[in-house]
Amino acid sequence: MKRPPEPVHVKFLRILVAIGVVVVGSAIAAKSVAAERGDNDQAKINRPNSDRPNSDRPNSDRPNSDRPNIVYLLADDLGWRDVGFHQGAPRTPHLDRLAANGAVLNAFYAQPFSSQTRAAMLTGRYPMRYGLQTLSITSTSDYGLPTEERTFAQALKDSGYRTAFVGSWLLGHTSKEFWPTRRGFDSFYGTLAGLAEPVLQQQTKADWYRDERPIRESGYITDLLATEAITIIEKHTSASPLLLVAAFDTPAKYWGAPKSLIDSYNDVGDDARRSYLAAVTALDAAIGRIVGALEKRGMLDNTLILFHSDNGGAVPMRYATGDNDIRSPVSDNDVFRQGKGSLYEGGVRVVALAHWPARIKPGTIITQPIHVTDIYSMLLTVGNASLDQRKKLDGVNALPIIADKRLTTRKDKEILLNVEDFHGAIRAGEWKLIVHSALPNKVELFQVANDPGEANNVANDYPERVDAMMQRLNGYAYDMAPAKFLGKPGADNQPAFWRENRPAR
Ligand SMILES: [Ca+2]
Repeated sequence: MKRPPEPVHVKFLRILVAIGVVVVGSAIAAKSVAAERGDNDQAKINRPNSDRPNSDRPNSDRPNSDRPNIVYLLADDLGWRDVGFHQGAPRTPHLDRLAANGAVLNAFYAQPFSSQTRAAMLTGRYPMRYGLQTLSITSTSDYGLPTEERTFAQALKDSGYRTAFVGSWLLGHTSKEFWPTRRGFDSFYGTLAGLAEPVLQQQTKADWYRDERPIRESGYITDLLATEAITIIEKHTSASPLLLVAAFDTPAKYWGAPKSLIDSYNDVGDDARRSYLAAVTALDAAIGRIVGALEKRGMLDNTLILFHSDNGGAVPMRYATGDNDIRSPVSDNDVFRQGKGSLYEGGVRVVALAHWPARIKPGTIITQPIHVTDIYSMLLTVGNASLDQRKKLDGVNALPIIADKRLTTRKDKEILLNVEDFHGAIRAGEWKLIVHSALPNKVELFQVANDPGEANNVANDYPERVDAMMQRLNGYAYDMAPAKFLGKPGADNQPAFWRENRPAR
């Protein structure tokens, strides 16, 4: 299954080819814009909270400090529209219930690829700071999330949390120093490099671990992860609050879902789409089991549950190297352009919700942009962990935005959506600038708040705004660490393709 590592110039060529295809493809594929959605949505749904758990009832499992438990649920490549609460085709009753009883985050941004999002969420820092801005860490990569980066698991563990990671790690596997058990998690159960097939067979060796030991098991991974999460919740004692991260590989690995679920979508003609819908419902069922376990132990009221996709739904992109590219679209990103791997909204704007009955009002709809790096400060704040650290954070605290509907404290409402050697994108308030810097190059400016489909490039109408945003994006480009995907940097330790275009400072 393993590919031999390829020389950096080969990677470069493949990436250039991929970018060329993306630029041309996206120009052709500009979708029609649907009515405005998201950012300008002032809807405030305040449903009666009759099914909200009563926090006055006896509750022996409530953490003695009142700090919440944190259950962080990650989907893999879930399409924007592919949940019930976005009126999509899959049945997701459990996610819909969490959404109705919590906050739907309608402008939540992740990174375009899996490893990048995991890194950004765990560190509160943009991946370009530490060389993870290009693609994902693949099975043949020998690097990981640099160990000098602090993770929220380390911070919360230091403040007394019991910490567990189940699922797809994807932040380094060749050296133990990169493993979750060395990055702040007391326990680990899952796949390090993401190589495990969705259905494990006892007799077959797989990329499947408990803590630091490879193990053999049989079963559908989505179910195994839920069972493990439930065991962790059942065994949890109130002596310390719990941090549980469950990073599912569904629906990216959409094959292998139970036949009964696939059959339940018999009205869907396309085989791949039918399997994908079944995988989304299997993910929803797994999450339902985890939430049920929290409820059963009386932990739900004071547990902060976060759920989001690690990147947009996969559509055929022909992105660099072609790894894990998909042949036909199985996911539905609604009006958003492109998908996984793209800097258009389809790649980075993802399904997200937050649920915490003790703190977040049911029926909350958040339309302000939030970046995945904003979760770090939020978790450390609610966990009463120290934010005092050597490395500067890129995120702000998302809690006041989500729980109190405050404005973001990001300066100029600026979010770096990513920057690497060949392209970058930045959002500032209602505007979004995308730069394709490989030849043929292109600069696009979208008033994304009103043009979520990114159909109208208005760069020529707003040259000053383009200049200002370009300056900000170039500032980040000059700050970026060499992309580890592109191989070891030269002696000058600068990004691979700066060459004569190095910073003046
Ligand atoms: Ca992913």
